[in-house]
Amino acid sequence: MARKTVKPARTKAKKTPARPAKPIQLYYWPTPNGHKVSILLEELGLSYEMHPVNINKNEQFDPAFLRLSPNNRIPAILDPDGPGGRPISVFESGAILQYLGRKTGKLYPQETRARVAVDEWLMWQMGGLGPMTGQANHFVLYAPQDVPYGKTRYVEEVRRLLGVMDRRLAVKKYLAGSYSIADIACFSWVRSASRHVPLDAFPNLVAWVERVGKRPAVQRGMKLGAALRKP
Ligand SMILES: N[C@@H](CCC(=O)N[C@@H](CS)C(=O)NCC(=O)O)C(=O)O
Repeated sequence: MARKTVKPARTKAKKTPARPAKPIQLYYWPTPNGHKVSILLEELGLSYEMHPVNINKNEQFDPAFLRLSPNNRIPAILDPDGPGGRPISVFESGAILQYLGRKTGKLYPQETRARVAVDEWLMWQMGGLGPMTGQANHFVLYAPQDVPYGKTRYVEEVRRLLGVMDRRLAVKKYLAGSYSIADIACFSWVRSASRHVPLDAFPNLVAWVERVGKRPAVQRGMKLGAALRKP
């Protein structure tokens, strides 16, 4: 029997319903670098699924994770809906923030001067505030030996960096003028830095911490996976 081709009835053109976005896969542990991405995902309202990578149990060396993040560090993401509709993975928190900012057109301005300002402060965090605070954490909290030189060197560098940020925030409400991925990158690192250097000497920074910290998306991002750290 011949197959019958059924033509769709000619009706008024209906809008094709928007394809539901496939969730972004977030490889994460609740640390300052992880928080940058959880905060941004919350700010952007993107759907995502979190996969814990327990860095205290060396899960960052798992071959499947290394295929996404060859530097064996969290965070990393896999976006099933990447450029051209094909999946893309991204490692390095700064690259992830830029990718998501470009993808959505939010919190990462397109105009060149505005984008340069965001990039400056994002790179400042990636090369300065993050690694220096990380070293201070290491020498003050985790080093198996007491190394006074290491402690002083990194704590004083953190103090200098907090001063740089405070002076910037004396003239701008947010690091790049408007709230952006640069503020998100710095937020949880300032919290970490405050374990070594009291923030009282930096009033503009304190006001910024309050301003950024009361954003609901920042609070949700900071809470993501908090229970994982509990013993
Ligand atoms: N530059 C990297 C640093 C990432 C990083 O240091 N992640 C830490 C947690 S905050 C980590 O995964 N550590 C595991 C390890 O050192 O093996 C980024 O910004 O993504």
